Amino acid sequence: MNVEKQIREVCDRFGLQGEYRFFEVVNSGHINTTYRVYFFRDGELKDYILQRVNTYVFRDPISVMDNISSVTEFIRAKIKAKYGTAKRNVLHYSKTEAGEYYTFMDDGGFWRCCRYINNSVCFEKTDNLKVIEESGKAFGEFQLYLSDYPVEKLSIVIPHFHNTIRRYNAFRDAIKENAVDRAESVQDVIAGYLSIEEVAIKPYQLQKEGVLPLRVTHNDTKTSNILFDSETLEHLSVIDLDTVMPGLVAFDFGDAIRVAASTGEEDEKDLEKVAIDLEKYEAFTRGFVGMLGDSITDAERDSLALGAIAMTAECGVRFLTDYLNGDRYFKIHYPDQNLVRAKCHLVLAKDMIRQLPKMQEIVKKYSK
Ligand code: GN1
Ligand code: MG
Repeated sequence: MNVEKQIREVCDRFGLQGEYRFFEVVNSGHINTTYRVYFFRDGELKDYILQRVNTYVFRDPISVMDNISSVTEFIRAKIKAKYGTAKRNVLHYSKTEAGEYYTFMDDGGFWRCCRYINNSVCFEKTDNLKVIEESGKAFGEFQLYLSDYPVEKLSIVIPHFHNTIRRYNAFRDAIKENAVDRAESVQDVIAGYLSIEEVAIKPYQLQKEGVLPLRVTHNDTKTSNILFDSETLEHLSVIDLDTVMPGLVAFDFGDAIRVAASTGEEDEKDLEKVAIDLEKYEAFTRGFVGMLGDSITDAERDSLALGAIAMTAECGVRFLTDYLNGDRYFKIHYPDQNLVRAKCHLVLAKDMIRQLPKMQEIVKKYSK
């Protein structure tokens, strides 16, 4: 079916009011397919975000939507109690006539729809330290809101998502299987990742040993998963709640640092440009640690910088695994993109290992 026709049918299922005008493709995110759809109503354009969920990655998309609707309702109630309105500070998903937050189309596609938050902007990356600090606040606040959420209500939508040990094992399997005959040509990158395995798996081990507690975490804390007010640049709402599951504070901190405090793009080709920017790191830390205050334990605070190494290495290992498997998981926009991403993450993780003492110092500075 033609895309526009399908989009309009999805809009009908969600009962969107007004006159359909047009749609845009939103090219952010490596997993789902996203559109922004415009309707004309009450003399103005109203917009919605429509997504076709990737059911290869999310095998049980109904549970994903159950998690999301329940978590957003929980946060909405808190914000409403505090500020009277929660319109721009938490996502609002639409229901179909059947009262469901999703619809299956005839081709098996699984779709959802949420309101676009007015006057908001989203950045893939930014050099603005104020925005980076706001990003830290956004993810810190998200955890605070969910600190008393009943964890047992959450479905584990992707088992072992941030189990770094398993991610490394899947990597070893991919090297062995060598499905598309790429292993030989990337021996040095493979060796590089294996050489940092011990430090990369540390936070996960600390959780297994009971040193670090599990909390409700976001698990995909890149900069592009936050909306900011387009005028004040203050954080409004965290988005992309697909992977909200029990996790470590260090993972949310670390995955955010991987993107927000790197000097290069996620797929930076010029490896000379790739390093951890300590100024940006400090800005994010100020926001995040400041927001969480003493709601986290000393051991959790001590694990944050290590979490940045773990998440950078883990994400890089996942990119390289996908490259070895023939690019089946992450969307790519040019042939070697997963390899480029992996190379860049290796350089970044190694730089973080060198800078670890300074990174730990900075966390301490904001822990008082
Ligand atoms: C994916 O969906 P998106 O693009 O926000 C991935 C994350 C990775 C990220 C790397 C479900 O996130 O785990 O860190 O790409 N999401 C899933 O950019 O695997
Ligand atoms: Mg995502």
